[in-house]
Amino acid sequence: MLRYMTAGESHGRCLVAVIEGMIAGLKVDESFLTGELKRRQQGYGRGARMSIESDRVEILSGLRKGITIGSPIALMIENRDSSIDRLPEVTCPRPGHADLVGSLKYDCRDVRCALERASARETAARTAAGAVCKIFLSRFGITVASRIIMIGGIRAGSADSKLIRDRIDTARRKGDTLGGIFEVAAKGAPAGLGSYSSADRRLDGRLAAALMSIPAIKGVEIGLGFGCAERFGSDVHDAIYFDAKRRFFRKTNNAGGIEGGVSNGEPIVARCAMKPISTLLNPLASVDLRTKRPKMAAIERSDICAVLSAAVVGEAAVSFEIARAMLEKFGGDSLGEARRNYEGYLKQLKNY
Ligand code: EPS
Repeated sequence: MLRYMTAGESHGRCLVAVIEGMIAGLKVDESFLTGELKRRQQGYGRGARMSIESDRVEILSGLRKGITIGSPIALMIENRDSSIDRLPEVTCPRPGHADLVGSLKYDCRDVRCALERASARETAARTAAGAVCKIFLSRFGITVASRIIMIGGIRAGSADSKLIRDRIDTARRKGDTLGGIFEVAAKGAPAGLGSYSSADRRLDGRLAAALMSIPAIKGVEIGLGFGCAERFGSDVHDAIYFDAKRRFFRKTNNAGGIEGGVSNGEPIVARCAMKPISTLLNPLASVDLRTKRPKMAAIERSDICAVLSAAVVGEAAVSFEIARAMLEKFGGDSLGEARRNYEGYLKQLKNY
């Protein structure tokens, strides 16, 4: 079973991801992983931290001569800002962040103990782990990409990028923040990933959980998603066609490539709604944890808008879940074994 875990605080020494269950024989290019981190750092509206950091992945284990050997893969990203022990205490929680719930839950009066791990900085490690999965998927002709659908109420698309920038500038001037919607699509995945046999095997459920766990994500939809609710069934379900070359195919993809929790061979498409970042330079009302008196929420250096970065993290989340489903179906301990199983299955589909 493919799994991963991350560790590290926003201003600790480094972030770490450990991936276990990746097959042997996969060439992993460190510069590709670092390239994905660079993509995560970009976007109009990112804060000062991104000009301090220059995120780079160091592969600590799991490879010999650049190729996986089946052992756990440890990835490390050093923090340039590693001031965790020097940073002042925070006693006034930010509405929307994990500050208050984290302080209550872990019984720590210094909110910094909660915010250090709850920070979206952790997504750098997830992006690195997802990038390894992206490499794995590429060996099976599967690509994962994202695009912005909307930022702060303005839909992306032709000639709208200036409008979006203006909206982010307005938020900046007001000491405010903005969220938005992004889409992640995986192309080339075969029919048959995931299963309806049990709740935790459903691919849509797994993708939704992986995407919803990205900080600031408040909504996930697959395919037409919430749009399904207002249409007749005949306008929602994707009619089935067949031709000798393409085999079974669809002319629409409202299902987002998943029916009954199983991939159907069409692109797998998920959309995420991201709330505005909760650190406001013009803060909301809060309460000082020491005095229990009203006080404005803490002001931390922050981003105005990080939807573009979240989309890159979304790609990583989807890449991991599809890689996991691929390995469940095709198994194997090496790339050769997984490929043999995969090709045998493709033959089975062709002969259906
Ligand atoms: C982030 C690093 C953080 C924030 C951001 C994401 O750096 P710092 O807290 O030092 O400014 O820029 O995190 C949040 C906005 C948040 O609310 O957690 C990163 O590397 O993506």
